[in-house]
Amino acid sequence: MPANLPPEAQAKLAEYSEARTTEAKIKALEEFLKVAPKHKGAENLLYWAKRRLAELKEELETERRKKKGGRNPFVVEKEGAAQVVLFGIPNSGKSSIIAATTRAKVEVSPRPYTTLVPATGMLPFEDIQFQLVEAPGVAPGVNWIHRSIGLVRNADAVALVIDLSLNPMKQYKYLKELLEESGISLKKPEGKVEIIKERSGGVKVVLLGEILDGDVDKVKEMLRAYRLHSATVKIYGKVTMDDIEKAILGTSQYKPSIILLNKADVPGAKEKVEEFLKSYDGEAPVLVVSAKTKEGLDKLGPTLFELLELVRVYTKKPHGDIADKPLVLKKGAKVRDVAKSIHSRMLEGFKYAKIWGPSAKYPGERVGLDHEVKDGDIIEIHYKG
Ligand SMILES: Nc1nc2c(ncn2[C@@H]2O[C@H](COP(=O)(O)OP(=O)(O)O)[C@@H](O)[C@H]2O)c(=O)[nH]1
Ligand SMILES: [Mg+2]
Repeated sequence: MPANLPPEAQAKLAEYSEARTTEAKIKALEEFLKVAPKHKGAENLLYWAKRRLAELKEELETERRKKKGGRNPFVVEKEGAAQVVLFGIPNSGKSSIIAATTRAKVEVSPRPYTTLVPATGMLPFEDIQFQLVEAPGVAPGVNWIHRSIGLVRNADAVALVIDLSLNPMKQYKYLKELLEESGISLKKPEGKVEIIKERSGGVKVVLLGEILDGDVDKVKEMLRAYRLHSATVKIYGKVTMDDIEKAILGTSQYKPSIILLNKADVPGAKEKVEEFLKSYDGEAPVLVVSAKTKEGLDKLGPTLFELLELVRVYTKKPHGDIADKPLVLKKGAKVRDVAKSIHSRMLEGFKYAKIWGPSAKYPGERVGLDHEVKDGDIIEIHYKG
């Protein structure tokens, strides 16, 4: 809690919030980290400061490159249905997996640290594609770890690439901890905290779920301690006070993940997989693969599709042909989201939609904006244009 921060740490935080330039913000946060307390109660704040510092450094780098007329190679623009970052130690086979599953020409090398600029490739799955992005290999002591983590933060999902010629559990724990330290959680949260900052009106708490170790007054007290005087806090499902603090600081983000145990072809791999699965307690799906023999890699596309909870809908104009490329939306999407993703005019002038496929009661059913679409639906939107 910021309330029991020593005065010099408070002062540095104030300096940070008043700083105008990226350089000044970086300086204030670095000084804050030097004087901040290291006890359990300040953990979330420390994570926040570290993460913010890494982001600011990355912003500074982007600003510098822009001035020189270039762009930051560590920001990879999204393409395809979703962006999936391959995250692992050097030499775990990230480049090899991209080379084995996409048409991209990537450099595979037995020398570590080959990939300092992210390699990318498009993985086809049925009629869509996933963008695979290789994050520079992470290991204790390498100094671009925050860049690799930044790539994970901006992606739709992360694949932990683990080398079966080494100790898989040790790598898994290391990778998971690196991400957790940066506020990226691989576990789907049971509840959700949403904080909407307002200009005035005080703090309102909308309790649509349950606070396991506190109550509405405690939430208000915590917001005051963080100097949030006007905000609406919405709580869904089961949450803890720690979750609420993380939401205030923006330090916790759930990232869907899969685990790729790579190099399944090496001697002893089978025993290591068994060993790993015995003590693995995560929720992420585990695929045993080999970039060398391509074993198991055919499951990558379908597993990602399932993990990302996507639906594909095919649009059609009245009396026209069905689009051969689908729109890709999140599971739970409604006709409203389909219309919005095509054109705002379609939503504003919406009259009705006709649906064929899995979500239709009968072919050509007429539905409204609140109708939930399903994977494989064909949709025809009628609107006043
Ligand atoms: N036996 C075996 N070797 C692999 C496999 N995948 C990658 N390698 C080797 O591991 C080394 C590092 O691969 P690379 O893809 O460059 O790793 P990265 O640093 O994670 O991108 C290279 O010598 C690859 O040939 C695999 O599935 N089986
Ligand atoms: Mg590589």
